[in-house]
Amino acid sequence: MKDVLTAPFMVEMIRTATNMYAHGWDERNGGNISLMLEENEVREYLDPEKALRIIPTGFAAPELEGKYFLVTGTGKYFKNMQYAPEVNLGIVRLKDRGQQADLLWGYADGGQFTSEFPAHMMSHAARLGVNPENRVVMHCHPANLLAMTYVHDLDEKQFARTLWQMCTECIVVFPEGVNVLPWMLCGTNEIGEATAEKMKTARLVVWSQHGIYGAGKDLDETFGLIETAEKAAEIYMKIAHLPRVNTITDDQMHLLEKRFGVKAREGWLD
Ligand code: 2HA
Ligand code: ZN
Repeated sequence: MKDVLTAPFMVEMIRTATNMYAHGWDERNGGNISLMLEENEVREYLDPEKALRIIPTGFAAPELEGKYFLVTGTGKYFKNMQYAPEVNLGIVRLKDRGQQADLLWGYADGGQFTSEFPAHMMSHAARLGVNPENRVVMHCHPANLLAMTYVHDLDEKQFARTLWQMCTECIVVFPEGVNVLPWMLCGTNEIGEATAEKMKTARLVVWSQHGIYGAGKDLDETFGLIETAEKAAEIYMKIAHLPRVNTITDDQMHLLEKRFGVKAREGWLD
């Protein structure tokens, strides 16, 4: 059996978390990532029949029974992931309709998966329903997106349109826009269910006054989605207090749709 620390999925996960920390999106223990793995991929490194322990999840997700995930640990710092992956990360397989997880590797100090595990797993189930290729759910606290939720209307059509107007390529990167949840208590099944519902229509879900969730087919795509939305929010926060002399018009957005073969969320452009 090969060393799991050399697995491409592990290397990519650690690089991504390290990069997110470097972007300032994951202060202290902020943020969490879950990456769905294929069974054949896991079997190269681990024996799925050898569970180290069983961790209850506190929810049911029958669609995900038998699925494998590499997940960041609760209370763990992204800053430290590269130095102690086995403590800061775990590989689990869901069983019993998703109500329990076999720990196959990691959480070596006796820990467990992120407190946002419900939001992650429910979002995976929701995104797989839309796109069977989805593999990643990522949560973090980028400063400008957060700041924007204090000063901008939280109506998701208005919020997304403002982001689209801030950089020409936004509508190309996330034509479905972003969905927005009001402030809710984090770490609960309720915010998990609300996030998953929003994930049915967009890969980005803003948690007001908290952060953002992204989903995608791989770590690069998901990181890139959040990076693009955060760049747009940064520009908004630079100009929001100044008179707006120019903008990207809806007609120009329609030109971008044609040029790049994307379609903005139905009814969100005039
Ligand atoms: O502590 O970001 O939302 C990790 C979080 C909780
Ligand atoms: Zn958070």
